Amino acid sequence: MDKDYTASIDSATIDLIEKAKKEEIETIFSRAEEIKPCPIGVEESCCKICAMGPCRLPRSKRESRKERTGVCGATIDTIVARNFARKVAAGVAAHSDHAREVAETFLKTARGETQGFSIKDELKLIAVALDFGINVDGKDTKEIAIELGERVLEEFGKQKGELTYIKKAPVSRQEIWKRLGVIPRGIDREVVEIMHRTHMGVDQDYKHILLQTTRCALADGWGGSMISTELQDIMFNTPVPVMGSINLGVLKEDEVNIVVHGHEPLLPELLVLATKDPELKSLAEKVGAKGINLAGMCCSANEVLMRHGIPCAGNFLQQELAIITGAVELMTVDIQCEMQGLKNVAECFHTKLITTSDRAKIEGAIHIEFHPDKGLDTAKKILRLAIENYPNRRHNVYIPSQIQETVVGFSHETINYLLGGLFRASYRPLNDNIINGRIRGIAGVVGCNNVRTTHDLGHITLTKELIKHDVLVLTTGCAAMACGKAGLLVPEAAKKYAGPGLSEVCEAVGIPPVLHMGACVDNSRILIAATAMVKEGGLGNDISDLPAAGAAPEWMSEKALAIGHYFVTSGIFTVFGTTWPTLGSDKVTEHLFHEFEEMYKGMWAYEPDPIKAAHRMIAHIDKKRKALGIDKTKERVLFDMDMRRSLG
Ligand code: SF4
Ligand code: MSK
Repeated sequence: MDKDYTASIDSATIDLIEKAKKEEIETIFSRAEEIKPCPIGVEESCCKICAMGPCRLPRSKRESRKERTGVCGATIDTIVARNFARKVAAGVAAHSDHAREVAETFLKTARGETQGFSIKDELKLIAVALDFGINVDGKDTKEIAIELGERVLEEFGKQKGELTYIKKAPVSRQEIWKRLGVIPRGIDREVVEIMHRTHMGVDQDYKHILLQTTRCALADGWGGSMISTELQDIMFNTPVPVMGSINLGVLKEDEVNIVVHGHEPLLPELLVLATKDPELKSLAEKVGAKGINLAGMCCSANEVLMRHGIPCAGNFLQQELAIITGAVELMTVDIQCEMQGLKNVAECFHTKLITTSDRAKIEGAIHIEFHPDKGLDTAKKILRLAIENYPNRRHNVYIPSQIQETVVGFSHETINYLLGGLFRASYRPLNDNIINGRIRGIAGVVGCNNVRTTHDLGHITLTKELIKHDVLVLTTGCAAMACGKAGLLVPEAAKKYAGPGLSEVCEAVGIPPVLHMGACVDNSRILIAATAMVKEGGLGNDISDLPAAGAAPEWMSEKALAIGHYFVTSGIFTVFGTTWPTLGSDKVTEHLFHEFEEMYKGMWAYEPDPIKAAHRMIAHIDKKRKALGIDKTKERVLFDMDMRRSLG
């Protein structure tokens, strides 16, 4: 059987897809061949929110009626906008429920009610407490942390007023939001309101539905996700650049392999701690293993990679393949992006699949619930189970050799420090290099893998094209892992792939041309970095003035839509690949792609070709450079004596 080179650009992935085929194990790749996307659903021309439907209204449908409406009269524009709004709400709910879990654990930690957690970054604790208006004078760490935990939890259920972090945005941005009436109140309230307004027979004006969609998305970017990032940094440390390694070759033939998969870094942090337990180490030796090898998958991988240098086994489409190596003793999954197909794959091997969140079970998997008060005990119990499972490995182990070094962990604080130095930490050098044209602009490349496109191809093609044209790329999520596997997250990549200006800056500072900023929730770090650039001066008064753009070339999850929507409505031109969920309605698409520019000075775009997508981003960056009057590259002028004298 020939290898399928269209499935992925990563040879480790291709090898394991082949292994699965030979061993007749079903994976997402084989299922996608059999199940094709529904042509009506793909353009979102279907409503099933009441029992008089589903009402299917594809463009091809020719009826005597002039307008495409459902049985109740709902127009195609209302239907498409409602579907879009619900997807964004689901994405916001996912990020924000993650944030709630983190906030609750943070408060319990502050009160001394957790096992294995502590407040690690006290400087950040004070900074965040001040953001929340807490008076820190004369208070100790515990008092400040308790007050902060209580204040943060109020953000979820707030009924009136504004989310606290809205004030972190540039003033001109806040004014746009105020004018449009889209400043979020409480996080939960905005999600509930979308569910209400998109119920049968409520909000039936697509523009009005999309205003609430914006308010809800902003409650994620400047609410839930930002809260997660900040509290995780306080509890687990703000990331600084660390070396790591990535791809399925990080699994070890002669060690106990445990893969942590999902999104909340709570249990993974304690698993890292538990691997150092001497009793567990000697148990591993006793069963014949040379050690305990913890590896990450998806965004859990990003979290432990950037804080501890724990190796990353891969991104979304590689989760089943990790088990298909036959070398994984145990995989833990908590929330989000964990395929139910993992259970069938695990059953073909000795792998134990463990669900750990009280919100997510998988039928047939072992459930060991994580609670922070007994967190370390749970982590040790899980490790013990993995070690005891090592002798049960069957003979068909194959670990690909592909492994790539990476440098990760570029938080906003780190960029500030790396560029400006410890005593004058600032974005000045970055802004200056944008103004003088060495760096053309900034791009956020984020998001998932999608089995409907070649794995990692969109991320890598788009990112390489951007850096070739001197655009500095900030990346998170599965896009970041794709960049890591392709060798773009090391300083040497600058010389190899970046344009001359970007390469010069990267070499001078010692950074890669693509900066790994973390997991999905850490897209909030990109908002903070963009805001810091505005506040530094010289690049306009608002995020929308920056020569910047965003992209998610291989998106698939509802969270990606939530992220994209808060990027756009924060003023960033954002291009999605793969597919676009409003194609059923010209009016809704026109509103998001064009009228949004008038409203938010940022707009959506859809372009499945990654080279074309990169050039749309570059064109937008150039448009912004022109508006700022920095579109002419400044030649370096050698001053002769007369010219020097004329300077006075
Ligand atoms: Fe059809 Fe209207 Fe019911 Fe939607 S709400 S399923 S369009 S009848
Ligand atoms: S894990 S949301 S596939 S980036 Fe955050 Fe990757 Fe997308 Fe999940």
